Amino acid sequence: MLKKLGVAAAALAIGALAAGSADAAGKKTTIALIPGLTTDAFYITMHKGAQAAADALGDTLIFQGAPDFNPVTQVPVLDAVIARHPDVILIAPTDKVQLIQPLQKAFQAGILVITVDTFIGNGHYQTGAGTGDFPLSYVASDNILGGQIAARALAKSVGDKGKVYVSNVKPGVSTTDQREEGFKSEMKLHPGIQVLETQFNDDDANKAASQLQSVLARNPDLAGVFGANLFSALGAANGVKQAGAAGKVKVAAFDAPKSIVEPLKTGLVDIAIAQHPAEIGYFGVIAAHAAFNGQSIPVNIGTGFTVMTKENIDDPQVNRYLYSD
Ligand code: T6T
Repeated sequence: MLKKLGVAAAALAIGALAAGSADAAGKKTTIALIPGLTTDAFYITMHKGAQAAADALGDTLIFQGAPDFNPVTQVPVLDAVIARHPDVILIAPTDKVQLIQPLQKAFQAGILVITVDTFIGNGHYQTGAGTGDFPLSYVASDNILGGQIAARALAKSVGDKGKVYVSNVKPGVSTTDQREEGFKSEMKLHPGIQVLETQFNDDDANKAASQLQSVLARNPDLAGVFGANLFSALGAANGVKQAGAAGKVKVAAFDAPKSIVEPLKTGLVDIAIAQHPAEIGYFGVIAAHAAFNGQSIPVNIGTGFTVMTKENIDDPQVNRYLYSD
């Protein structure tokens, strides 16, 4: 009987604690997460991290996005979300310039805006400097550094000489622009390497694969390619495979869907740079909740990378960063 009472008292205490901590956590916040596109493993993983933080805080998370990575389809989704008037919008803007004005509408409606993964304007927020500086925070990987890491790895695997190029999405996307910038700046330190013209694939892996084959046809001595995001990388790797050039044309991949494991193991892909999208989602929600509750928040929240290779991909501390799908 005593034991039973003890358990009941403990349960009551835990209940009180939970209620107390919910109060201490502040007002429940309704947060809308708008990804770059809904079907990309990167954003699916970000959603999971965001949901984990929302559950911990008792917040409501709405996930609403477009089927492709394109401002033309993202802006109507944003307008629909603004009409629902959440407390905070977390968004991965699909263009640095084209999302400024549509996001100003959210800001003017009194909705707090935080960007995740990508930024608008020059990415420097709360400076008072310009039309695109109103978001409260930018939660993301260091994409210039990511491009530099890819360049160093690719330079090593091509033996510091030969022709390489960047397979990229399209100009105007902050993340992939910065990866290309970091890649090219690092390659300047490798004078034996010639960086050919960037090929833009509109986030279409099939296009990236056929571009690889055209570049290789024009440059039979092509030594390597950097796929600057998930679809660019998978597409470029497929192009190498279809051309029968596996191992001859080296591949450095940005992003880490589960389908990168096999190409890493067979040597088709030399290195994959995994971002930590769950971390971006988690800390995005924490920042949203804090800001809505009147706390000041960091203007930049930087998240990490995990570099994956054939040698380390079976290590659970590494492969836990493979994206969910
Ligand atoms: O690389 C990620 C993301 O960081 C980028 O902004 C867009 O492409 C991905 O979603 C991968 O497909």
